[in-house]
Amino acid sequence: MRRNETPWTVAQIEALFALPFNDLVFRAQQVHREHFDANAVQLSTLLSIKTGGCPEDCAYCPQSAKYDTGVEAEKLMPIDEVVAAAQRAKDAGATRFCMGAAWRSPKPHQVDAVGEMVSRVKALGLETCVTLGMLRDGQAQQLRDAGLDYYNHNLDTSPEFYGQIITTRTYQDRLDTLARVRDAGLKVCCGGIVGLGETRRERAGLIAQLANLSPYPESVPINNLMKVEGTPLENNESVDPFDFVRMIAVARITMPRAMVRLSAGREMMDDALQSLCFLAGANSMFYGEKLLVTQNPQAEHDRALLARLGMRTSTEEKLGVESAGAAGEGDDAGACAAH
Ligand code: SAM
Ligand code: DTB
Ligand code: SF4
Repeated sequence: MRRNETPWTVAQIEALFALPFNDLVFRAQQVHREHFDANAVQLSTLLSIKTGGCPEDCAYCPQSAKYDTGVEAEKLMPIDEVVAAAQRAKDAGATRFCMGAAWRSPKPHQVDAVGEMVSRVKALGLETCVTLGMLRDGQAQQLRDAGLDYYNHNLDTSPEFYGQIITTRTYQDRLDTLARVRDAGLKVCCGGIVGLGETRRERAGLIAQLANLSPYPESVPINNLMKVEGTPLENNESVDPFDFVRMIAVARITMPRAMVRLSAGREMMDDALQSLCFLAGANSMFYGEKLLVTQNPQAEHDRALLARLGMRTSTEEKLGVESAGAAGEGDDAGACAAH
């Protein structure tokens, strides 16, 4: 696999953010069309397989045991319920099923149990993704052997701002888990959140970290903070909608072959704003009424929106000009040359 050859500097990424909105979106759309069918979107459905009671202190998260958000700690969901939910997601049109657990890091028996879920979900003909927190040596391989396609582990924000959001695990811990996932031959799903109180430079810092992973992630979820009562960020200022679109556009330009996912926060976005996100290069979204514990738009509404936009749904393999598994390879030089 070819590595990213020209790293992005934070200053170069800040310069993208500073472009006039129309110039930035136009450029993102050009990059998008070089690598993807611009009228297709991939749908992933989330399921919280282990909810609440998490020992971490992520300031945005309704599942942290440190905050009183009304989310009760539950046990790992029985496997048959998980498989039934995956079947419903497939029937509704999702192509990937993402299972999330509110753990700091899974114990060996928990990886065994999730591995069984992954095998059963994979057998339904869905792509599989899990997000279980930090992984130790060998756990990523075990999940891959069970049939896992993607591991989601977000960097969330820039290294400089990170300490104001999470104190119970370090940025390096996250990078270490991402390296284990990559080394095991899994595809990497890694992105972040806007609306944490970060500056534009800190947004650029997050994008630089993601784009300079070598290779960069195959999937890049861009979340807009879901403000949940009881979390320290419940009263944060909302992000200017155009700044959210800018974040999508900059992710698209810097990671041309990645699936850029319009993630948490669609519930607060109207149809016009979401269509701007597609124009800026988003080609994936979370689909289904629930994210992990918070709300997402109705599936029926999403299907109607895609129909109004003349957009098709597709798997990642069909969507890309080449497989997105080639992220970081080949003609990224075209984008790099335009730094
Ligand atoms: N516990 C695991 C971990 O943190 O690695 C997996 C689940 S965790 C909920 C996955 C991601 O969801 C977080 O990294 C964060 O980016 C996103 N997330 C959590 N709460 C959010 C919120 N209130 N708004 C937007 N995104 C959120
Ligand atoms: C990601 O980047 N966003 C998803 C998924 N990966 C696991 C989670 C969003 C969570 C939003 C708040 C909640 O419902 O808990
Ligand atoms: Fe726990 Fe993940 Fe929520 Fe952080 S984001 S508190 S690790 S569930």
